[in-house]
Amino acid sequence: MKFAILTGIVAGPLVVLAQLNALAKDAGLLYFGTAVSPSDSSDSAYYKYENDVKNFGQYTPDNAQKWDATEPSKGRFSYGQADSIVSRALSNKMLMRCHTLVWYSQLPSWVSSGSWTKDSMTSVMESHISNVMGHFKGKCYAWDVVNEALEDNGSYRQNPFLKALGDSYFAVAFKFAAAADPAAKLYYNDYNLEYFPVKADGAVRIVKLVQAAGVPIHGVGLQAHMTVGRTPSRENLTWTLNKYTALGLDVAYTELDIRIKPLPSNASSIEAQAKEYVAMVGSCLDVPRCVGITVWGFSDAHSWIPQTFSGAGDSCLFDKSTKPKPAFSSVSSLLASASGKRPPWNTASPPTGAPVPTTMITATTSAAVTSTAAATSTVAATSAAATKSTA
Ligand code: 9MR
Repeated sequence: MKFAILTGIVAGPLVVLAQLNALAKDAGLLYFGTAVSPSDSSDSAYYKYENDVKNFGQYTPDNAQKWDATEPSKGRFSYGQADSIVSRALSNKMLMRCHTLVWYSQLPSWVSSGSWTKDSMTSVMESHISNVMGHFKGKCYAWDVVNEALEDNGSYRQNPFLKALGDSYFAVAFKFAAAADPAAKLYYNDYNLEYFPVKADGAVRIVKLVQAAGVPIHGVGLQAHMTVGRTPSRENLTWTLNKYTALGLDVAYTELDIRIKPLPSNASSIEAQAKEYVAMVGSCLDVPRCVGITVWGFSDAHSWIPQTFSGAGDSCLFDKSTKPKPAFSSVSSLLASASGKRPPWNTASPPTGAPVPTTMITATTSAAVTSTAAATSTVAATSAAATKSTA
């Protein structure tokens, strides 16, 4: 039956497409999701597709829950756009991954330019996290509590939180998050963890700091903003995911896209992209505690990439006319072929973590980075083989 549906993919119109979320759930994932924006409703084909739970079982708001949107001035909270996304998800019977609480970017100037002591910043963080998470309490399956706290060399990114609290801000943020919505899965979320072993180890360090403080942390989100021709193998991606499941955590790909450069894309780059999407989705299927996959928009007409990376684009599963690309077909086929191979995801009792395959540990991953200075010297060894900062 699934394959009968799939035969219509390449030539057929949108209505006969295979259904990513339905296929992902059959393959043992909790969801296949997408980022959403309030402006999506201006494209009726896109919006219709986005609103069908068979296609997407989970939404992440692209901007609506960030600090500049939710607390533009101190103590004044505003939730209009986020409320409409959350209520749309819930009425569509979808999950919400809520995004994000403590992040250096899209901070209002009263936070980024303020002069903070440890105490005053702690109080601002508590107020922000408890108000925002409290407002959405019970509605978010997961929250990205801390986002992008690492440089690509594994050192901590400078931000007002680090400046005021040092590395204790991680545990402080997760502590306030756990108090505000005890049922939500609390994630550390970052990009380039797939590419840079020292950065992936930096995220391990953050997880261990939070765990050592006796504070809950449930998952690591790997954003997965990838570039065609540079995506690691499925096996290496699996190895990276297992770094976190070995710590007792869930993992998820939270913002997947695979951009093409140079443009225009051609048959060969589009085909390579299809294979790299398979490596990404396949690695999640290979890891029992990989919860699900979220794409950061699903058509080339609605992608953040061209505005941010000059000369790059065509990163999504659908083209600019919301027609499926080979990547869509290959992901659908992969998910269909994985049907029934994993048990359905059980949120109450997730699968236990698989051991890290030691055969895959490489020299570049073994050095634990313990300080900014150490990280800076370690990066030289890895950066030659890896890509430049991407997100
Ligand atoms: O999709 C978001 C885009 O509309 C914003 O302009 C951009 C500004 O930082 O943020 C985008 O989302 C980012 C996400 O929140 C965190 N990871 C990187 C994403 C792409 O920049």
